[in-house]
Amino acid sequence: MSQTQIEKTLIVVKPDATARGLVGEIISRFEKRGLKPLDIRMQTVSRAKAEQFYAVHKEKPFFGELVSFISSGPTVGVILEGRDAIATVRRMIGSTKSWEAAPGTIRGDYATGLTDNAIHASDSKESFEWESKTYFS
Ligand code: 3AN
Repeated sequence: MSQTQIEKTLIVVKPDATARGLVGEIISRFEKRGLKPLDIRMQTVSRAKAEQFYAVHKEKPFFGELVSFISSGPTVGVILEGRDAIATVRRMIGSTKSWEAAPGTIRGDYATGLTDNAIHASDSKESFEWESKTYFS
């Protein structure tokens, strides 16, 4: 028996991808994979909310760039539920650096840069709890 469990994760379609009309395409990939949307919200996040959302990166040299970019235009956050959702979604989005992301992954197919890499996804249960609470507040 595999050790899979039903869990939740958060994805956020970033401003580069919403501007390019990729919202439906991206959400559709998760639905086709059996991940069920439980909640969805479109918003342009404030700088303050972006700083909270990315608090784990506040000491990083790219923090300012990250906060400016995520608050630069509309984003779409979706809570997804499914088997091993956190790891499954991370594999589906691909590597952070778009040029290293494998073809067939969301970043491998759509991301154009490092900051503008189309999508965010929680990388642990703890980050899901923090990020979903912040995004949907
Ligand atoms: P991921 O989004 O794959 O979880 P993290 O958590 O390491 O990657 O980084 C969060 C976000 O910060 C990334 N999505 C990316 O947009 C941005 N980022 C990561 N590393 C850099 C970097 N060296 N320079 C600029 N932006 C970065």
